Amino acid sequence: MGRANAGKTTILKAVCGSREAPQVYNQRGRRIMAKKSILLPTSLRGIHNIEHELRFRSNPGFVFHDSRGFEAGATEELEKVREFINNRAIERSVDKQLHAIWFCLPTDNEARMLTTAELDFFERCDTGKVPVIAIFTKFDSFDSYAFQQLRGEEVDFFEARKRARDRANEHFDRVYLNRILQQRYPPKKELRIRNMHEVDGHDEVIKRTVTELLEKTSDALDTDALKLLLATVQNNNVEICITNSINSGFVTAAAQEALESGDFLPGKKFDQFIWNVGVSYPYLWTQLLDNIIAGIVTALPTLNGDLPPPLQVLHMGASATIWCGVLCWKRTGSIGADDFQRLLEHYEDSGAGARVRAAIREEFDDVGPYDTMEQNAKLLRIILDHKDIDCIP
Ligand SMILES: Nc1nc2c(ncn2[C@@H]2O[C@H](COP(=O)(O)OP(=O)(O)O)[C@@H](O)[C@H]2O)c(=O)[nH]1
Ligand SMILES: [Mg+2]
Repeated sequence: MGRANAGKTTILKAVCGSREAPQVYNQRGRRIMAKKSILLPTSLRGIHNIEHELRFRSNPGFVFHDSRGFEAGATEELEKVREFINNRAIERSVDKQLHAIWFCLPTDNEARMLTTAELDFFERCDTGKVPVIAIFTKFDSFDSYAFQQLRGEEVDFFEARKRARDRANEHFDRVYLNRILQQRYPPKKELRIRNMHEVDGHDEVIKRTVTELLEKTSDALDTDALKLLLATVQNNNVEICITNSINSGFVTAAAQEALESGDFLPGKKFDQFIWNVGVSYPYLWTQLLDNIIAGIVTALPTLNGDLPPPLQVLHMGASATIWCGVLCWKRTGSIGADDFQRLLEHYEDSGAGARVRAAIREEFDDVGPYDTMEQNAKLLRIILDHKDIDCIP
């Protein structure tokens, strides 16, 4: 929740690794279609109904509710949020329960920092077991304000750049965070996020921010069961990614092409192919693709053994999918070329690679056709059967 323009949608998209808008469902689970969507610019801004469920196709395990912002004096909205929180906190069924509240508080306009309604929330809203995580958004603006100040004090440009962030953080702690922490129901965790809106060139930043947000949320969750639930949701999402990726048919289509040309993904086609595997895993987007594609890709085809070209393609598609799954499940922050290299070695040394090759050989013949739904299903089954390789080097 948070005011209009606080950066809510930007965060949700980052968490779900999605560049598309979420799908919206009403209380009864009926999809609200785009034409009538509350998300369209034509509709009044800020009329979000907190009861509506937002889901992203890339991450269907997470369900979000977007509150209307509390503008100054918007007690009515605060009451609505309070009612929603109270009802959902005591909800018995786990998929209707509210598990955490992300409260976005924009910091880009110091004159409008922490409205009365926002402070009021921390004073008056007892959320019980549901933790509130305060997310101070657009902190990059707050940093640049500190930078300007430092410059005003005649600090050298580079020095000012270096010190801006610390200065901003200190100033924020002293003036604003304190004020929040003095309220009756302060947030359980807080984090400051920056540059979430810049998609290009900020992948690392976004990735780190999402990790921090999810870690803090997990820490703030009340019970181990809930922490586990969060982890499970993330795991299920990986399986959904795998399924979507394979069912999209690009692997079997490439196998068909290899059958017709007699050639295994020549030149750039192979890079593109590996890229296509990777893009199905939002978690990996930010860290893996450039690293891997730049460095290691050329070594991969050597793993294909003596398979004929179309089966090489299927094998490479299956293996790369399994690696992506392992890397997603492992989720240890940043993944570099080294991790990937080790993963590959382990994949071969543990015999997993040989088993996948054998399965491909057994399930697929040399004559095709490969680009059919049945073949997709077969490939998917091989992947899911072999995805739990003990492959965490
Ligand atoms: N400077 C800056 N701008 C941001 C950041 N996150 C979001 N924005 C911008 O703030 C505006 C509102 O973001 P949006 O996510 O739509 O806010 P919502 O109304 O709360 O859903 C958009 O123009 C974003 O590009 C950030 O971290 N820094
Ligand atoms: Mg929004």
